[in-house]
Amino acid sequence: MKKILIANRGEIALRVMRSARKMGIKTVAVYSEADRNAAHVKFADEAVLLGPAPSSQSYLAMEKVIEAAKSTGADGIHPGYGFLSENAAFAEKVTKAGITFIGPNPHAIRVMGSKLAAKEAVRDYKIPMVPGIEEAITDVTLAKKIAKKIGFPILIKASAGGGGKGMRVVENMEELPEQMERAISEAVSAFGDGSVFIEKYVTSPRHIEIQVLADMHGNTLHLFERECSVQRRHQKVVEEAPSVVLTPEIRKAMGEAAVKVAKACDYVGAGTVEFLLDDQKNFYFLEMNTRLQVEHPVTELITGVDLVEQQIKVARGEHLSIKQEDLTITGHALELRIYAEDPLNNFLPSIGTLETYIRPTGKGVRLDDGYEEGMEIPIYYDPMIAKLVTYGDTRAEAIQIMLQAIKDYKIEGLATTLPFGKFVCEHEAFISGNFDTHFVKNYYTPEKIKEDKAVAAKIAAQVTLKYYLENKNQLKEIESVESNWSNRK
Ligand code: MV4
Repeated sequence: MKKILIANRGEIALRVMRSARKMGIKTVAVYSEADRNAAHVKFADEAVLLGPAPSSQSYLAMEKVIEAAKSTGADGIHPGYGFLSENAAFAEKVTKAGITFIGPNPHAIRVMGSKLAAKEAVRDYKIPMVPGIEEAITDVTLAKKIAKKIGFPILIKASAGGGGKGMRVVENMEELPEQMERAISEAVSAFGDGSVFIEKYVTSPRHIEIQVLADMHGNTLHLFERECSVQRRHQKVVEEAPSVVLTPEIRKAMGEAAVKVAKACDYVGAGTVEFLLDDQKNFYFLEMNTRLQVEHPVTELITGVDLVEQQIKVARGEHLSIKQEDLTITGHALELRIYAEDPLNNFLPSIGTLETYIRPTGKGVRLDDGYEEGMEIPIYYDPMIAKLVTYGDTRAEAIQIMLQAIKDYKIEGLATTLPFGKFVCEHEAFISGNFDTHFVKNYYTPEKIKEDKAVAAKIAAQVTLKYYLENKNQLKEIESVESNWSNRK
């Protein structure tokens, strides 16, 4: 592979290009009309305009992306995350065009894209799963029978769903018929597939996922876990590795289960196996994401493995040079996603320009971003500006470095989730490690951030007043000069 086209934008496009360049591989960026001046376009060796701003006419336009690869002579396509990254048809088209798709085969993407197909694929591998059914259900009478057997609360899930879409919690028998009807119609309108199934609802789980890596020669390994429980409405905000709750035994068992899931679908490349962990520390397989994930840097920091480099190597057909026994966890990493969203206003998108944009630096700070000062955050795409990642010998150190980095990170012109990150890193439940997927719902109110703001405003006022009192006489002179000057008009 001599030249890779990156079918993505923003921080992940830059992230992939950095590893490609390190490996001596040329890079091709693609971009939309909204991204003419984007950082990923400037960084790449070559760039091809795809079309108008809407994703459907640019980053999701399969034929245009493949044409861009052909016209530039790119022999590999890296899809990043989102956009076309988990589109089996795209992976197929890329391969048919004689270009290497840097990701798993279409079969694995397809199987794991359907929760029911995924359950079926792993059936013979003794993977722990939440009590429930493994077929689509439409009959309410049958659903009631199953619910009775499993016990309430239950969760109705859409097979084609993902990221929490198409899920309904049902507390009792009376609610069941209506909720089931809703779940089915929601699934039809959102995914064009009304297949739903039922699981026991795990009420306060932690969301823990395992990074896997596989080559074409049957070697599959895991790179430990990421804890992703701090999320709001299924959007992760803070992730970390390792998780504070896993014992070496559970870690090993989850890792081995994840490897089996990957083998069950002949996985090749970097992938992530998602689990729920209940309050008794039982873990259950949920789904597999067949892409490089947003939060992959925390795994890179604790293992020292460049995951993009590994993706490229296995896509070239190389054998994995890493052995499971050689992998160890060193230190602790945290990631905060910086979104252009206002934590004081229900996390609504905050549109605007990066009037001031000063990056934090220093030991243990990694910033994966895709913008520069003066740039506007386009409204057409995901509002994530950057990922602030910190690394320390211990979790406490990683948290301290994160707090300092948040302080040093100066973003003006729009609201971001930076103050929310500070809130999390200062919260007792987060510091102690005693939290689950309900962290934000249970603890977050904008009041704490407002208080911080008020304190900062008060300090600023005091500093200004002190300065004024100390320099009163000089300031008077300036004033009089200025007023004289203006009087001359
Ligand atoms: C669950 C669950 C509880 N019980 N399944 C949400 C996203 C999708 N990947 C699966 N999800 C869940 N499945 C059972 N049987 C709770 C969630 C869930 C969740 C999972 C991970 C991270 C955050 C979450 C927030 C709410 C619900």
